[in-house]
Amino acid sequence: MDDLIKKTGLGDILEKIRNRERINKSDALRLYQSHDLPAVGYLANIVRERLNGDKAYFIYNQHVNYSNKCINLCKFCAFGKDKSSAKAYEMTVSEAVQKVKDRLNEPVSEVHIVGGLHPDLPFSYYIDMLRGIKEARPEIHIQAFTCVEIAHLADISGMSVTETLEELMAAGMDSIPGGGAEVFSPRIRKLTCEKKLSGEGWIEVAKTAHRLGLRSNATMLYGHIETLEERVEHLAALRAAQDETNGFLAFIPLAFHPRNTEMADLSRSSGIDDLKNIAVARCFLDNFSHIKAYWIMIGPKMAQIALSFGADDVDGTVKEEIITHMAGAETEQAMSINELVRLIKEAGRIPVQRGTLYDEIKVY
Ligand code: V47
Repeated sequence: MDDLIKKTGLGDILEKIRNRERINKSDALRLYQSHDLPAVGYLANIVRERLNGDKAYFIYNQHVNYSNKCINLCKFCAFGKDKSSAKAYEMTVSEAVQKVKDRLNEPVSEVHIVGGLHPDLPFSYYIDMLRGIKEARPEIHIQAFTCVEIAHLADISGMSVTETLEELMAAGMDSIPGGGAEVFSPRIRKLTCEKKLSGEGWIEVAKTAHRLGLRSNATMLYGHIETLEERVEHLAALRAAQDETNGFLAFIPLAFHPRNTEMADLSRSSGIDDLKNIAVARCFLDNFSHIKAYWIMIGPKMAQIALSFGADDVDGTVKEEIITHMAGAETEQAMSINELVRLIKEAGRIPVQRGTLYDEIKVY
């Protein structure tokens, strides 16, 4: 196979990967530009198997989207709504806590909490929600609030980002999900989410969290108006941040879903692009242990194939996903453990049910 790869013009990248040498930005761009998808996948699979062997992780998790009211209203988002919209909602603290209580009979190990940038809720709402959830289910891992929400919470509380994070941690926040990163490029942010925290700001919040001992994820929203160069710059910024703090757990490429957004004229990402984003990330982000194929966004079938293109994680059971479904996702809102295990086994991998920090709960 190595000889075949050399014929695709990617031989020098193969050599670097075999020698555990870092690939550079122009290598990553060449991988994106290559039409030899199996070759790109083969390279990614070398890194994937070096880091994670045949293991493929999933988690028994639950999502709680406490409110969609948002002051940013990004053009790619179908979830966020102005507070005056008939479609705007917000849960009371006890309603959000009830979502967790409703599943006490299930082995949920993580609750993933995100919402819009709410115009009015006080800082105490977020603290009470975290405390309430921890009281209802003390052993649950709370992965809550994107870096963008955390910067917003610092604004409304009048505290520094460090102090805000410390208060949230004291109330029960255990780690930070990877949303809100979008594409760091100022051009893309200006065109799609002008009001949002800048790319530098997002990375600064993540690094601050890491320095406090919190782990976080990182994402990239691809398949809209970004260029391949902008994707590579995004990955480069994440790799540089990870070199500094080593606090990122996983990278998750997020496939843009256009329906009900202001960018509804665009079409959905192709299968080739879904796999390339996984594979290029796996080759380039050599300091990230995990690359997640989020089945909610690319579908279970593509997530299964992604396990041979660099991904070692398919996210989890999820339950009640709203953000992607409002933007037209046709996937189910939940998958059972049996379905996830079958999907992974048929890909020739070993299913591992994990905790948020990749502690192994059960090997199937
Ligand atoms: O921040 C918004 C993105 C994110 C759309 O950390 C959209 O493990 C596609 O970050 N089409 C939220 N994407 C989801 C997210 C996430 C999901 C699963 C796991 C983890 C993790 C993180 O979804 C938002 C935004 O970047 N998004 N609108 C859309 N129309």
